[in-house]
Amino acid sequence: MKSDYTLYGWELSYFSGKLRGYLRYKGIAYSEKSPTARLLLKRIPRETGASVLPVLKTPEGAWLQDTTAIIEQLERENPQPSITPTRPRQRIAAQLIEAWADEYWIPPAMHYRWSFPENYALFEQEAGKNLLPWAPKFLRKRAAKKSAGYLRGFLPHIGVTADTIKFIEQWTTQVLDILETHFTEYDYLLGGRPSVGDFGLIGPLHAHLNRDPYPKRELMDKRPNLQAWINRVHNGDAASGEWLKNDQIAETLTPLFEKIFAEFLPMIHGIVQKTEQHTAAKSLKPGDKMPRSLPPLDVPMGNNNISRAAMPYSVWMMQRVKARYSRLNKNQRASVNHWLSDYGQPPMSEWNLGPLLARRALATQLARKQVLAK
Ligand SMILES: N[C@@H](CCC(=O)N[C@@H](CS)C(=O)NCC(=O)O)C(=O)O
Repeated sequence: MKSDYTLYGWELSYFSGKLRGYLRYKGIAYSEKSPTARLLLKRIPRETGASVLPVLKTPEGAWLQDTTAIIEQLERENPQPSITPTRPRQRIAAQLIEAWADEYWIPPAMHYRWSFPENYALFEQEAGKNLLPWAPKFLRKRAAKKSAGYLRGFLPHIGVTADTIKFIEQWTTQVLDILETHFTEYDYLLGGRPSVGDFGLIGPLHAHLNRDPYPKRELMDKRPNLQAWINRVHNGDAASGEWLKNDQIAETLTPLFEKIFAEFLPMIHGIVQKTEQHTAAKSLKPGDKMPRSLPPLDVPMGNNNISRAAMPYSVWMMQRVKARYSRLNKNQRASVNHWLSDYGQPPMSEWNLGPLLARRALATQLARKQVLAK
């Protein structure tokens, strides 16, 4: 008999929540294991190329990494219930939200975990137990502190500094208010049924904002409809209805897309520029590796900017959105473009996303063939 999938994830982890909610919703049989230090530092890098969570081991023994790629593969193998809307605007909107949630949300999530010492006990306890399950308490604590120190060390590189915290907090409360209003009326982002956007967006919202004590109390407990949605998506509850009729996107999401187009898209275009500069400066050829991060860029956040490392991986996420757009038929593309024009955006075919990238664990390389990725 084939064994089930094994999800190697932590409850504390951003991307583990995305995949866990998805597996539950799809009814895919899996068991979850919390990777130990040994697994994280030895086996997982050997199998996937990075020390990373989550990882999914298939019944055939393959080790899959990257939630976006995993979900895409599992959707092909288990098409029902599909999380890809059939209509074009909703389809592209869902994937845009996934990319935004995965990439743009990292600074707020990290800030709300690591700027508040009140959260540390939970991390130390869970991470310590996960890393060294057989070790005495003091060793667990030491290991967890080391890993916390390593993660906290990223804050300035992703734009979380004493000067930007105020902007990040303003931005977060504004976005959470938009979502609270939306989920007062709808069960999911696109109506009565979850799409890939819902699973993406619980990444930052489940583990960091709805479990760590400070943000849970100060942000989430005060927004019960948003909190109920997080729990619904993370539990993998069955859909309560359908995606909105006639390819509609609820008006309550208009302010969210305004932000995505005014903040996230400029971040992507800025990284594209850096990717092109790096490619030219190093005379990179197809197949050559891109650094995981390039020098920082200013990223709009509300009326301010934060300076973040430029990660070409974020561009890879967006190239996938464009690839999906390219596979739509002419009328469908026109409909998406019409929706984009409401936000002052040019047709997606005109978006310059730089040289095509292929994913390489947590980083990227120049794709071997510079034709639009499938
Ligand atoms: N894009 C990847 C991101 C995975 C990721 O960043 N995982 C975090 C934990 S939630 C991690 O292990 N990071 C290690 C690192 O960034 O070096 C995915 O979707 O799976």
